[in-house]
Amino acid sequence: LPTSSSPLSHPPPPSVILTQDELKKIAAYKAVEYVESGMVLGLGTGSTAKHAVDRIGELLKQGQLQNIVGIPTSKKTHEQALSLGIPLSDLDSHPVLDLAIDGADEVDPHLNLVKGRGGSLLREKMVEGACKKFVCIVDESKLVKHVGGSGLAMPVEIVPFCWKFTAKKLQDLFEYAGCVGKLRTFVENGKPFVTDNGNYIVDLYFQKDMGDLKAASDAILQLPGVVEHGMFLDMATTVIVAGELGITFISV
Ligand code: ABF
Repeated sequence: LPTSSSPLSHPPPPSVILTQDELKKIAAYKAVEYVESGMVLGLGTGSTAKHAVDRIGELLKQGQLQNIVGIPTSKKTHEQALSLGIPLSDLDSHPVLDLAIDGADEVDPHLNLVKGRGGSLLREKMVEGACKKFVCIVDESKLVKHVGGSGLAMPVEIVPFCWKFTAKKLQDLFEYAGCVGKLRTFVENGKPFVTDNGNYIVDLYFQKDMGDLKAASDAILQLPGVVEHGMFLDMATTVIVAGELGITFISV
């Protein structure tokens, strides 16, 4: 038992418990250390990526970064970057980007991501698929054993035309996985959520490990009416995880 002379007799002060948003900010600021002047950057969407975009704007304002071009992954990020004075462009003008920094909803042990619960998955996948390096930034709550393991949605962007038909096809496809498919709606008025691209989102809830994710991805994308899904497979080059015990870098 601790005695008065034992170091345990004076327990260390309670560690500072960081909030989830503070962890997100830590991961975001660490990712921005990869940014160099002259880069063409993919600017992510969501509360974690927001910190990264804010930091880039701050460094530009301080003159610590110059000649940055940002390619936003959503209308919301476009507005945020504009307000920060970040010069913006698009994939038509910059088909190859140097670096993208973006958040995720889930990260599995193989760096497969679930993204798009914010509804921006299509533009995120297009931008991040065009980057030489994609740094994903998360707090530790996003780590899962397998895709769908959080019990939360894996979003699929579909065209509005006969969306019930497409949603049923998706659900039938993954019935073996106990999958449930729900159209994402605006709670207050029950109208469907509409993406930046004018499409709808069906949220799939996997009740088990899908196993071969590439096969699952191909099966989803083969369904007429499906535009894109929120599984980002083999896309992240580095995941920066901010946790109570520090920052972890996971690279492929
Ligand atoms: C975005 O970040 C989306 O793909 C994803 O849904 C979101 C994660 O949200 P947050 O960073 O707010 O936790 O990239």
